Amino acid sequence: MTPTPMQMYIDGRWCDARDGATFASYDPVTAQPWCQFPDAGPKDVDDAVQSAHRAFDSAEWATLTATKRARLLHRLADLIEANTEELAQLESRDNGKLIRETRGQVGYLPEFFRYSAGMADKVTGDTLPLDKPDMFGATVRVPIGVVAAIIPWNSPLYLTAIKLAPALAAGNTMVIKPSEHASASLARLMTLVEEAGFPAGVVNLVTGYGPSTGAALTAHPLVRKIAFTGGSASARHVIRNSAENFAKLSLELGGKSPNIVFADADIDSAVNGIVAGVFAASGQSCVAGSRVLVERSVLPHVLEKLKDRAARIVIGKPDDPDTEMGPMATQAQLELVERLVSQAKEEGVECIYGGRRAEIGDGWYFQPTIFYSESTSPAIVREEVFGPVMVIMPFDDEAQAMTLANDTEHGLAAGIWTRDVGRAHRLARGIRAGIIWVNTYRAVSALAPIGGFGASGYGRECGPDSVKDYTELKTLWINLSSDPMPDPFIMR
Ligand code: TXE
Repeated sequence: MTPTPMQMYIDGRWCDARDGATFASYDPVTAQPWCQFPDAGPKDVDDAVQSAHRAFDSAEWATLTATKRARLLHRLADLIEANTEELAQLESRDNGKLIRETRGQVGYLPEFFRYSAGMADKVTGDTLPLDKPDMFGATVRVPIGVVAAIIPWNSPLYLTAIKLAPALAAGNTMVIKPSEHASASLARLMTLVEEAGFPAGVVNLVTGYGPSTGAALTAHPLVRKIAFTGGSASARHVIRNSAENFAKLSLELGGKSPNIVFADADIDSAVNGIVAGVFAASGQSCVAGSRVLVERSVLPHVLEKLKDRAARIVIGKPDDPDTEMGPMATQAQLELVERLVSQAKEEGVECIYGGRRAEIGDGWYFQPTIFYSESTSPAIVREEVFGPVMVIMPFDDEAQAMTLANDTEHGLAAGIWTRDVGRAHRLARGIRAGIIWVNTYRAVSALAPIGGFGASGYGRECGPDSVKDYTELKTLWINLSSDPMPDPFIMR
């Protein structure tokens, strides 16, 4: 089958790379190329950034009131809603995520745009009760400029929406670079951006590889903010690139999140939460609860239930509504999971379930896998796998649970399963992570901030500050006195 050719969206026009270069995107079920994208070089990236820069300063966008920007965002939300099924199918085909999950994710997507639209005309500064009687002081929030959004392959539409919606609400313009492994749903989103009526250049899409296209974008001197979601190795490059131009940064880099089960928890519910934490989306989720800490007294019971549930997981094609676990999105990710699992076995970590590829046609499938470890040193306990692999570790009391939970360089999320409200609060307070779920896991909302501590990155997305985070603050001083300016050699 010839891969379907797709285009980039730059300056309100659909285009190929200037030099005609292309790359293929693979279907994780067949391991065959299914669509083809322009491979943007530095000139294409420059075209996109220059276009976003012109649009930022253009009367058409810069003088559009916040209320009118909100109207555009509402229109985009309605268009996404009207095209949910097509967007969900595209994304599922491209990255192998279950259609039942992408339908839910895309179904919720309009809420990110509506939430930011609601805030667009409520971005206010403060008047400052200055300690200088002759002065009036105030702060004003203004948009930053061109924002580069670097998107990974696991949830392209969702991870773009949480950047694009607040950035546009605040009056910025954007250049989006999807992952080279999953660009199709974002190309379709651009047709909706166009249909919604955003002026040319306000939103642009460039496709290509990270080290070339991504690097050219994040190093571009006209980019004023970079919103990045992805792996820590790429993040380090992006930080270095941003340093040249002092671009602002927000980084969401995944983690090694603990999911902690106490003996007093509703065990059936906790087991569902553990499965949701690490087997849903085949573990390719930044918040994957890949370290499962279980109070020793209920360990045999939890293990038995987990093994039983893992054995019943339906592995198969993402578009089959009965499928519970689909393939890994890329061959490289499958090989990475395989390597980390083999290394754990070589290090003597006990594999109590799964541990190898699931042979289904040519697809990139891996079995749900459960390790058991009392030691915190093996790599499988410390490194993000980004696959359907959990490590179960026992603990004897609350203090040990807290110590184990915090024994990581990451800090994105944590789950706590207990009926003891005091204990839930103590752990929620003590665990160093950006998201704490009590008796639930993997819940998201446009209203709730996402982001991490430590190696999980910095900055937050979603929630009440999301639009503000796409603004710069100006401080305004007005001298109310009619007296001449006093001694110029002292600070006022
Ligand atoms: O991500 P990359 P990869 C983790 C997960 C996974 C690992 C690597 O552990 O195994 O990262 O995955 C762009 N300058 N997460 O290699 O490369 C790239 O093109 C600018 C966690 O697929 O970080 C893509 O658009 N951009 C995660 C984006 O960065 C660069 C989601 C992310 O890809 C670049 C995915 C560069 N030098 C993987 N290099 C999460 N937090 O949810 C790459 N990119």
